[in-house]
Order: sequence, then C-alpha cells, then structure tokens
Amino acid sequence: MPNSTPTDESPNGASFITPSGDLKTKSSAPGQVSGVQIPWQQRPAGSSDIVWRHTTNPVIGRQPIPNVLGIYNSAVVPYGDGFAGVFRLEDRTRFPRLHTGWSENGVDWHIEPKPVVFETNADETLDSKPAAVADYAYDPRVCWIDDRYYVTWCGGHNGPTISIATTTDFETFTRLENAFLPFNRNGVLFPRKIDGKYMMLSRPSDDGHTPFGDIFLSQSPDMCHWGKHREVMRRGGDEQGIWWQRTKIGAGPIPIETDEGWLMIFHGVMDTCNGFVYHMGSALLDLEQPWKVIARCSQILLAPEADYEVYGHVPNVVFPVAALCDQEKDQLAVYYGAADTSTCLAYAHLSELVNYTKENSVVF
Ligand code: BMA
Repeated sequence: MPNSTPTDESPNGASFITPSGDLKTKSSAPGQVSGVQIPWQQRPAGSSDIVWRHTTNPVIGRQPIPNVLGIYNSAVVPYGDGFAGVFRLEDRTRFPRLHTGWSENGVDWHIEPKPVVFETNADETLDSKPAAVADYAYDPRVCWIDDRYYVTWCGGHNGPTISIATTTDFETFTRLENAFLPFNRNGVLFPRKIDGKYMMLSRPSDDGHTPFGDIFLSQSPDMCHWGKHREVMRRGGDEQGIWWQRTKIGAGPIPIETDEGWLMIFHGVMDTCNGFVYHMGSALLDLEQPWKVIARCSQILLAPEADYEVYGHVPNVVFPVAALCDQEKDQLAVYYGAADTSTCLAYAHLSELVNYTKENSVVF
C-alpha cells in the first residue's frame, strides 16, 4: 500500500495521505495547477538564460533507493494538494519498469518500490506474450483529459511502441489498446480533444537506438482507433545552419496551451563522434491544427553541460518529459531525465519562452 493513498475513488473532492502522513483534501481539479505552488526558483542573478536549472539538481539522483541504478525520464502531474508521477525506474537488472511516486512539493519524492501493475480486460490480448512475462516500459507521459489521467509509455510489443492506460488515483491502472504498431516512441497526448478528437504526437522509429526520427501527429475519436496521421516536424536544420536537431527529434512534455499556440518542448538529437547528444528545444503549434508549426526555436534551450547531464549511464542526455505550468504566475517547471540516470528540474517564465521561441524561429 502506498503511503500516499487516495481515499476516494472520485478524482474530484478526494482526500489522500501525503508522503509525510498528513491527510489532505483536494482543493482543485486534478490535472490542473490551482492554489498549489509548483516547484520554482528564480533565475540566477546575472543569468540571461531562458531556461535555468534547479540549484540542487538532480532532484532524484544516483541510487536513490538501495539497488536502484536510476530513476529518470519520468512524468509528473498535479494531484490533490501535491503531485503524483509515473517514473521510469531501473534496478540491478537495468530492465525498465514504471513506478508511481508522490510528492507534496514536486521536489522531494516518495517512489513506490513495486512497479505499476496494469490491469487488462481478460478477454483481450494486448501482447503476444502472457501477462505474467515481464515486458519493458519506459519514458512515460501523463496527461489529464476530461475526467482521468492517461499514461502513455514506450512498451515492448514485439518491439517498442506506444502503450496507453488510464488512472484516476495512481493505484489502479487500466490498459487500453496500444496506439500504434511497432516501432514507435515518445507518444505524447494533447490535454484536450481538438475538433472532437484526441490527438497524440509520436516518433516512428526502429527496434534499436534509432538513428533517425521525426514528430508525427495521429488523431482518434475514441482513444482506440488512431488515424489521420500528419507530419508535424522533421529532423534537420543543416541548410539553416542548425545542427543540434539534425539526427532525430521527439516530443517531450504534454503540450501547453497558450494564446500563441501549443508550446511543444521536445528533444533534439545530434550524432557526434562520441554518440548521440540530447538537447531541449521548443516549438509552437497551431491551436486548432496542431500539425502546423507556427514557430520553431533555432536555439537550444538546455544542452547537456552540468556534470549530472554529462556523466551517467548514457552521457550527454537532457531528455524533457513533463512540465508543470502556473500560467497566472508565469512559471514553468520542466522535469527532464539527465544522462539516463537521474531526474532533474529546470525553470522558465512561460511568456519569455513563448516569445523566445517566436523571436528565434526558423521553421523547416
Ligand atoms: C532514447 C530513449 C530514451 C533515452 C535516450 C538516450 O532512444 O531510449 O529513454 O533517454 O535514448 O539514451
């Protein structure tokens, strides 16, 4: 039993017990930041960076739990008077599984020691393997739509592709049909239906460490049948004098709705003589037709430079996965995986980031 336990099945008006044992009652709709302070630090004095790091990164560092080699590339959402999350955890097998986590402040986390069990309708066979056989799960995203949280992740189904499950309490998770055939990664839902349809970004890939990758969008009337696939953005930039996203790109956090379009934070990868280097970048997508790119920032928002981004199980990785946004306060907190080892935070003012994306835009 988690020590942060929702005590009411209804996501609205539920109570839950925080990691420190306090009983709290939800004060806001789940999935929304309202009245809860998201993690936040001011930009360091003298810095002009648009995105700056949490001073005590990583927030979940090396070997955070005995026999756990890393917790990284993980998704965080508002929940009750605090935050909940789905975390990629690797123990001494290095086999990736998803674990839930709870936090009052978004910085200090209690991670459940047992992996999430996804319940599946017994009549359905979602995988080629029996349910008892372990299969990998990594790089989750969590998205609140209408009345529940949707978890998307990269699961192994004869090769990696996008799995989906729902939850309202982060205790019970119900699997839906996989969104796509193998191979695919980085499935990222939009937080509301657009033109009556669910929409998901993804990056068709291969079965390995994919040396290519572009961002596509797929549409669904029911979260089961996906079609009307559209190209959103392609890797590249050589002809524009931009190299950091020339090898592959993939969507990161759930897109954030702004007056200027959907803010999409993504990873852009450049191949080097020393392997892939993962950076954080941004773009703005049309609010009604989000496969149309309004702006694409030519500049890297965050490159792997801090020690914990450069040294780890996979060096030189900044991999954004989740964001908490307080639009009233103009505060944005981005969770990213560092070096496939730890979980980190970075901050930005939403309005500045949107303007910076527009002012430095090169659409290709
Ligand atoms: C990608 C994914 C990520 C990982 C990144 C860098 O292909 O596997 O989970 O962070 O590579 O190793």
